[in-house]
Amino acid sequence: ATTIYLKDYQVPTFLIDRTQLRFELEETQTRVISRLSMRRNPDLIGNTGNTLRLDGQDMTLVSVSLNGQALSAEQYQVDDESLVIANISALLDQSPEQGFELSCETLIKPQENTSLEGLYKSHTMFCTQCEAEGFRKITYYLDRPDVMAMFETTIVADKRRYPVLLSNGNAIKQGELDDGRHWVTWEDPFRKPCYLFALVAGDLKSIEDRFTTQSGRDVMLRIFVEEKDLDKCDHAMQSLKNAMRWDEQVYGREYDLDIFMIVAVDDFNMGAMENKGLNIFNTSCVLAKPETTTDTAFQRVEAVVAHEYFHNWSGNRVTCRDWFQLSLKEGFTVFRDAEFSADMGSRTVKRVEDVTFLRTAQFAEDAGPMSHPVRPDSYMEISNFYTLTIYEKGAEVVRMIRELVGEENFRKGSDLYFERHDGQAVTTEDFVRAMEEASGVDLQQFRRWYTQSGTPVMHVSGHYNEPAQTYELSLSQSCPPTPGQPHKEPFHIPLRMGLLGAGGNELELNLPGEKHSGLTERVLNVTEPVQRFVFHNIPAAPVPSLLRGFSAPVKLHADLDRDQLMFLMTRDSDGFNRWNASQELAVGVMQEMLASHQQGGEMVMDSRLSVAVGEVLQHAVADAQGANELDQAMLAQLLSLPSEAYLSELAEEIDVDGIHAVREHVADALAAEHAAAFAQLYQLCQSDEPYRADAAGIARRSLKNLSLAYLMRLPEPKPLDVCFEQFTGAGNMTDVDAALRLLVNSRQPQAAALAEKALADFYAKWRHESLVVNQWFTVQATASRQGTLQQVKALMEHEAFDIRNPNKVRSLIGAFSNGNPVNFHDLSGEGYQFLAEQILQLDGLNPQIAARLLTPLTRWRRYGAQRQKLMKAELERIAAQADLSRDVYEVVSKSLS
Ligand code: BAL
Ligand code: ZN
Repeated sequence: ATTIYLKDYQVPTFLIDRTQLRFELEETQTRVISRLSMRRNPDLIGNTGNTLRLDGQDMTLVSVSLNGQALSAEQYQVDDESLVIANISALLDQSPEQGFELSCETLIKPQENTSLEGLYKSHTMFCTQCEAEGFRKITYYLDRPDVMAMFETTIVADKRRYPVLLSNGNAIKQGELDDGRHWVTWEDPFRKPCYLFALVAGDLKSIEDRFTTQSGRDVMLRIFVEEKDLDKCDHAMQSLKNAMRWDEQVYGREYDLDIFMIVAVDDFNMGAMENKGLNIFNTSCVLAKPETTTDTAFQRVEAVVAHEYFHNWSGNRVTCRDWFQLSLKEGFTVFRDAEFSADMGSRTVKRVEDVTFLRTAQFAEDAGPMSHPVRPDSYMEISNFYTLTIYEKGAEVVRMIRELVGEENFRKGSDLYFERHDGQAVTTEDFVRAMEEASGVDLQQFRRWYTQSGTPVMHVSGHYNEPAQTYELSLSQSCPPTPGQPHKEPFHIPLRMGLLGAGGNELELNLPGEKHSGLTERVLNVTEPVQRFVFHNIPAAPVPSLLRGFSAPVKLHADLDRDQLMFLMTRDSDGFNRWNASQELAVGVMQEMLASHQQGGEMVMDSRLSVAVGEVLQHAVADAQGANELDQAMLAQLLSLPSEAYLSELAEEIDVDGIHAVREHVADALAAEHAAAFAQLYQLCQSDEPYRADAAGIARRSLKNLSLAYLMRLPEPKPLDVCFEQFTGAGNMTDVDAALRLLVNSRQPQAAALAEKALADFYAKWRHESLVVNQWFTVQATASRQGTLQQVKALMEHEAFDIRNPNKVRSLIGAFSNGNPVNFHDLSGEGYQFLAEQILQLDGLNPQIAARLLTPLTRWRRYGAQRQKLMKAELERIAAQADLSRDVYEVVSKSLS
């Protein structure tokens, strides 16, 4: 496979101004007729380009014509990836700059397209996924984001089977043919790259609503689903309206077409896609109702609906010049949706969730063989670069810009960016420049965040000088080598911080030369490998509160002892740092226990962890009695132990079984010591009110189910009964799912029979709800008990499993290999072998999904010798397979190199 480099980027030789498409959808094939109004690019100085090369894959070319004249077979060449007209000037009466019309007729087979890129069928409906390079499976085209055209699309299909025919923009004409077919023509008035093209045809039903924009324009909103799902669209519709209003209020961005459509599709590689005016969604990111959907899934629907909507400006109106710039739209849009969710629910909890995810999964990616900068320099297969680094770290980079320029300047910068680049395909550099110009803040060094990969490590130590009444923070930063980048230059790191006095009061922060800054919180500009900050007039030794709100995606090592962490847990004015202190306390205690366990010693838990948990619990009980529900989400976070995945990420060498044993031990001990408080809290969090997916309800349920989880650790029968009762009696999926998981994972001897019954009842009840069945797969795939792999293998044969459906693959195979460390990493090596077999099978069907499943194997160097050997052997087995997709080849070869 060849590598594509950013340094080789060239502006397009030819442009497409207008794209007319006609689709004739049939049961065995689809005929696509394109008419492209093209011209040689005049913006390219001295452009004498005479070879027109169009991308195209997996299609049969019927005919090509130029300005209405059919070309003969000698006048063009076709291979597996392209259509080339070598000497276009010779075929034209006038210069290519004057423009010409190229028309192609091609045949494609959506019914056989299992890659779910291009045009394909999901159940009975036709749909498309073109980002990044799927359009080339639809017709021959300049499939690159810097070629932007106006699209007019006509869809012709059998009216009975496909009553609904959709594409981007507005429907402008429609009619019927004599043979039972009908047609609709759609016109999109905005220029766009082909990756934003969409088509849907099917027997769909819709819910409708309206939105009036801030300037008074009336927009029709429609969500299309299969009829059986009509009762699950309300939450997405409400989320959409909230997102539209929020983007007006926070960014001044208004919607620009008369209609906005969302379509739910069950077979989908990603979460959703922001096609202009016609978003296509994975059912898992749009459908929701209390009986079938957990709180987490409700929140995901809200976030993804908003994310795709926000792309209308950050992605569609202003798009990417090339795919190296992917984070331009993804990082910015993730940042936007995170802020939206923060405004809709609990801001601190949202931040805690995002940082937990980043530190667990993105940091691991940054430390592995696929590590790449937010703006990569090269790739083999762009589909492999829809990563946590591009999305999540990309969002952190935008957040840091806001830290550095301030909120007001950030808004000025985004206004400038949108105005200056509306209708253009641009780069991350254009974004940074707009921020820089609007704020006057120098972001030169900051740009390294886009070009250097890896997670910076920052050490901070504090020193109080009593006679001088000064407090000195000494900082050092470094970044470990990553593939292709042995040496790193220092980053510009915004360090938001404060200093707490003995009573928990915030001290005024005066740097040299300042008398009374009036500031109790500052953002320090850390730019040097080693740097010092001295604060004056500090009356007594303070406790520093560093990296507030997680102001930069770094690994921070501060020399705080456990008493200081406990102090921050209760006193810090920054909610994120209160939680972070609780995590650090737990991590430190568990690491200490693990070290002892590894040396054959006993696991003795520092009692301070239990004291801290006890204090939070007291607060939680008092809170629940006073029904201060909003705070409950934060309390649930404070009571959650760091995950095995996070502890693994922090480890030098990952001791899978040791980490599991320690975490279980600590959780058991906390359950035993605080059983009464957890029982009280569980009762206090019960509610007779109808389910609502609002912040208060979600918080209450999370605290309740966390309490139940601790209670289920007690060696007593009562919690088991309570749990089974919750499973059978709860009217919402959050409580049912939580109870089911706890039953399945209970170590009590009597639990096995109950769990079996619960699983059987659950399936019998929900077998017709595909998304609920996915949860049922996941609960079983993530069970930490022995024999889970055999269960997973049996489920692969279950009537409800379908390897062609990505959601099924993720919920069973993905859940097992990413969410079940003890079983996946079993020293028999059977988990690894199982995964490799599935990847090989999937690679022939859906390379994107196959490549993504590889992630846990790419981490092989992080484990002990025995596991390394077993994991590497499976990677080598995959690498040895002939005809691997480019997707899988890239990940496997980089993992082994
Ligand atoms: N653009 C691909 C899906 C998303 O990030 O919205
Ligand atoms: Zn996106």
